Amino acid sequence: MRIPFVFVARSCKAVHRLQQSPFFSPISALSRHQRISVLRQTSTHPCKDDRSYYITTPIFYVNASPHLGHLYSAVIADCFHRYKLLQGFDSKFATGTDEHGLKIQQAADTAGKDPLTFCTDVSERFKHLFSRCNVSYTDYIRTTEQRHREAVEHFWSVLWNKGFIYKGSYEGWYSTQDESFLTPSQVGDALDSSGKEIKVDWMKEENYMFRLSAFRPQLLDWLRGNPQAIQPERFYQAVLQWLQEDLPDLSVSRQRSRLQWGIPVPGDAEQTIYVWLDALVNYLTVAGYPDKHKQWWNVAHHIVGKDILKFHAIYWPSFLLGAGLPLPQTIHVHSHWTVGGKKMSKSLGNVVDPLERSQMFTTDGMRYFLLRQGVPDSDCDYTDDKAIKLLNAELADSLGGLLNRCTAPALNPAQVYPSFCPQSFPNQIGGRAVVEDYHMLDAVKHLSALVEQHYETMHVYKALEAISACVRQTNGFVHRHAPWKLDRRDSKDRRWLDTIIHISLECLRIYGTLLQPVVPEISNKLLSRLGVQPGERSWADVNFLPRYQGMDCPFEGRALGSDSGVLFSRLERQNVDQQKPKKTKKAAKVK
Ligand code: ME8
Repeated sequence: MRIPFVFVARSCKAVHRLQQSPFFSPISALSRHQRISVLRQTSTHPCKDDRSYYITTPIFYVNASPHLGHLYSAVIADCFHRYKLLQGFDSKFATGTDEHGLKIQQAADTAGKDPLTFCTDVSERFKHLFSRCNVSYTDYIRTTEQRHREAVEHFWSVLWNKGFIYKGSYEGWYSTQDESFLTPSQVGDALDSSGKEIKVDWMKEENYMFRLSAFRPQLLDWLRGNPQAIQPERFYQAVLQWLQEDLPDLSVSRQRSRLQWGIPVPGDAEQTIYVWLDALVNYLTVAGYPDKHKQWWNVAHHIVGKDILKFHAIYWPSFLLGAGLPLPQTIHVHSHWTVGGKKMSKSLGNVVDPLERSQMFTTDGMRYFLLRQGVPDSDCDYTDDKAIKLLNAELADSLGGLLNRCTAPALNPAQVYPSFCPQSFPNQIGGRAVVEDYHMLDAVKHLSALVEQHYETMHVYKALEAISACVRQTNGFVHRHAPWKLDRRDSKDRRWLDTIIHISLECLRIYGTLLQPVVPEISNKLLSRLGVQPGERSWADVNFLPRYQGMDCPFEGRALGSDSGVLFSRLERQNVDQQKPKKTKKAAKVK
């Protein structure tokens, strides 16, 4: 089956003629069977390397400094990346900054800086935040880089040559804040997702249009054939719903006289490429487009906030289909952090500074809070209080307390991973273990599979909830048997005491391994304290309590690591109060 666009247009005029040409047959005119066949050619992955994985964040606008919401997207992607590495994947993780467009041009003007200097300054702030928060990206992209310009020019030319771009005129409302064209009903809503009035300008221009309307049937086929393509489900349903509505062609350029800060349209210096087309191509640029993208592009997954779902789930797949490229494997969508019920956003002035907070809570504390509290399906309101309570309860008291108790010299004078005694804890009731202990072993044994399932679907909070529940069970196990009351001089008691500590350390080893994608520093500290070497921390090493199955345990008898420092220090409310940010004027005005 050949794609019907065999006509190669060499100029705008040629494309214009193409619209009237009897050869022009939009994809929507094909039968469903033919469309699915075209889709298979473009969206399946014949050379998919199933040990490769490519994860991206949105690239962030540089009109203002990063806030907690940006860090949230980056930390989710970092968690995926680290998790895939632990599973033995070759993982690529891209983030970066979106530097073109009217909004940036105006912000640079206001700052009295030339646009590139302005972009470089703010882009560096994003980089700095990410490095402070252990966001271990492999690729950082700026849309002002030459490699990106070449990729965009190539991409544009492919769409042009295939007849998907034509010269037309656009008349309608444009929001510079969102760099988006609005439908009349959106203008009527008057408020954007952060509850702020939408400032719109009427725009009437000669420019280039993308034949978006032609792709609706293909988009529907793609989504119906791939119900996991957009997650969580409610966002998948929202996209299907949008596709029931009118899908007009999209203006993909602006007159150069109005927008200079962008990539000129190839062959037409009077027009600048629309910032969203420019920005979306960043994912391909990093993958090595146009020559070397196959390895990564076939395994691409995007993380996006719900505010930019339409751009990623409708425009982007349509551009890709037009260019004959595979579609992303998954678009993982997350909801927003709010403050006092309003979306945290630069324009509302209610942002929480992630650098300041990661100093207060530590980097891992910040990461843990974001991923434990953030729910992809629904918005989450930020308060310092919530963060402090959660971190004290789960990291300092529960996890830290367990490690402390089980490695304390009073209970573990030899400072080793002690031996497991099968007679004290036999496979069937009869030793000194009680029924709750068997339930605990069962829960920890199944924990890695459960956590894996939750990590895969970006429900990191559920993974952390499950780990936290197991940590509580292990603490319950230790309390129940109160090893500090056992007498080391009695051989039976000593074997039982060692068994309690062995099991508890095994549990901690599993928690430390599974937590690595979320809290890499804490996990490292914990695993090092247990004497687990860097080469013994992958997903394949999980293998909980082999002695219970009658197998050898490589850790038994091994010396513990020497760093007995506190895993996570309790946070004091006072310190946080002192550093509370002052309300900005703008934030105070918000209803
Ligand atoms: O939209 N809560 O950039 P942007 C959670 N450049 N996440 C939030 C958030 C909040 N309150 N606020 C922002 C752009 N985010 C375009 C993207 S991609 C080809 C181009 C996160 O700086 C979330 O991921 O406005 C959201 O989608 C993104 O930052 C928007 O960042």
